[in-house]
Amino acid sequence: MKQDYQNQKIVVIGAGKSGQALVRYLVERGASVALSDKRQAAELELGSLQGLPVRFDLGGHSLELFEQADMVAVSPGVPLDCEPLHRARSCNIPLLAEVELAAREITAPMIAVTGTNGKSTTTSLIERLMTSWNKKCFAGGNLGTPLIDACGRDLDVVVVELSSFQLDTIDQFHPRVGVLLNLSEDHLDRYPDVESYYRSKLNLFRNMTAEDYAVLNADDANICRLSETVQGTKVWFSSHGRLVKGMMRLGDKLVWNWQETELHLPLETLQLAGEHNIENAMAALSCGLLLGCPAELAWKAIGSFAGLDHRMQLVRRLGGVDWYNDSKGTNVGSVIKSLSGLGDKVTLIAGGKDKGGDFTPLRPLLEKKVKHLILIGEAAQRMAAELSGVSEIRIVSGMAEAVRQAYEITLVGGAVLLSPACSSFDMFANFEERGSVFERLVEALPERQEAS
Ligand code: UMA
Ligand code: ADP
Repeated sequence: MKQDYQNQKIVVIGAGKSGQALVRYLVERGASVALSDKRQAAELELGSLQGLPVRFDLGGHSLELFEQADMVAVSPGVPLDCEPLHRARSCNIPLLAEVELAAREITAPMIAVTGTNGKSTTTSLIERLMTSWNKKCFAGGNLGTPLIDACGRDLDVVVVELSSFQLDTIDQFHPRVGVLLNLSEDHLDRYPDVESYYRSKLNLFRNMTAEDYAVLNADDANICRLSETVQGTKVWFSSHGRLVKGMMRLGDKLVWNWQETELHLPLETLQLAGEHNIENAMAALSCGLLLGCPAELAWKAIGSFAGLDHRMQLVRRLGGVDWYNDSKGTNVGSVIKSLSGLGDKVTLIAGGKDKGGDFTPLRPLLEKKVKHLILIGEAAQRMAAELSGVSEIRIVSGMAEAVRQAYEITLVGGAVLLSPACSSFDMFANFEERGSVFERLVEALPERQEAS
């Protein structure tokens, strides 16, 4: 049902995609809205708000605005311990996340996907399945389109990718199906420790009842350890083990065993490569089957999905070297998955904004597979120190120099992989821009013959 914010004074913090979508939504529902951002107007693209009755508070946050509001609507990237939010809390003003506000209005059943890695791929697989099943489907959240944009639309189902940031301040958010793909270290620049980050992810399940489904990875030790706290009917999936019920991989097929139904589906029809994508496919398929999608249709839809840009995307084969863009490899766990599928003559380009995590779990795989490690960005020095001795390491000034040197040194039969283990915000607007810059530089490299 359309929510009413008539005459409420609401401050939206953060003027990125979520903040601007929040402003449009709240103004339409009668609120008196102020938009606050630490950046100046010239650094922001505010075109989508032209003509709307909004008070702008830019180039810093005016604390009195936060003390006098009826509510503060929070963009996901704004840290909860920043001064303006402290002030609002100390005046007992409610802080609500964008996804929380959205969920209060959305009536279509929601499938929510979280985890450290694989969220966007799995969300997109579920979207593909739902649209093939002729369902009117919105897919968004951390994937790109803010969830609040789903409000007011006539929909059969909403598929939403959720980051821990979006789950930090969940209150009534209640999905019909919640997916937790995996849990490994990330975002230690926002959380005091890794357990706090995991707890935020588990918020996804807090309002579930036995009528709802929690789709969980049985092969992930952290998820198994923390699953006691998960509400909802648990539906496990596993790549390695035989489960009494749920979704499992047995050799070259997937087996679904749930309430009198046993299905066998061949893996050979899956276009996505890599063990991790089998996990994503199992999770997506479980969601479809639990909501009643015919198995054959669901599997055909998932099989037809060839993957998203910036995730292990082959950019070019040049002189016997394969160049891959995995700009979305923004943490240690995802780099490990991406490297695992390659041979042992890799030049790895990594580095970027330092999120404070431990890079040493990369050491064994780097030792085995990576001949040259080229580091860029803020995290380069710390990475070089933590990974010293694993391969030849060089720190360079930026992406152009990294690509130039990779071209010079990578052995024929090898691969160049951009998989940074860091976010992009030190040098680029986002991971898409970082990947696109890499691709353009690779496309511009001169042809050369494969050495015989
Ligand atoms: N800002 C302040 N004060 C602060 C901190 C930030 O004003 O103290 C301002 C910044 O100046 C900036 C704005 O906040 O103008 C940015 O807000 P935001 O970071 O929430 O970015 P959005 O554009 O709204 O994008 C967000 C998600 N970004 C983050 O969580 C960092 C997008 O996920 C998401 O697609 C989008 O909402 C729509 O739902 C991106 C992401 O990097 C892909 N996510 C992280 C990840 O995947 O690791 C969590
Ligand atoms: P996210 O949205 O969680 O960042 P993506 O689907 O965009 O995840 O994939 C980003 C990177 O994470 C991929 O390039 C791959 O290296 C890795 N990845 C994808 N799926 C998984 C998974 N299920 N388990 C571990 N790593 C994965």
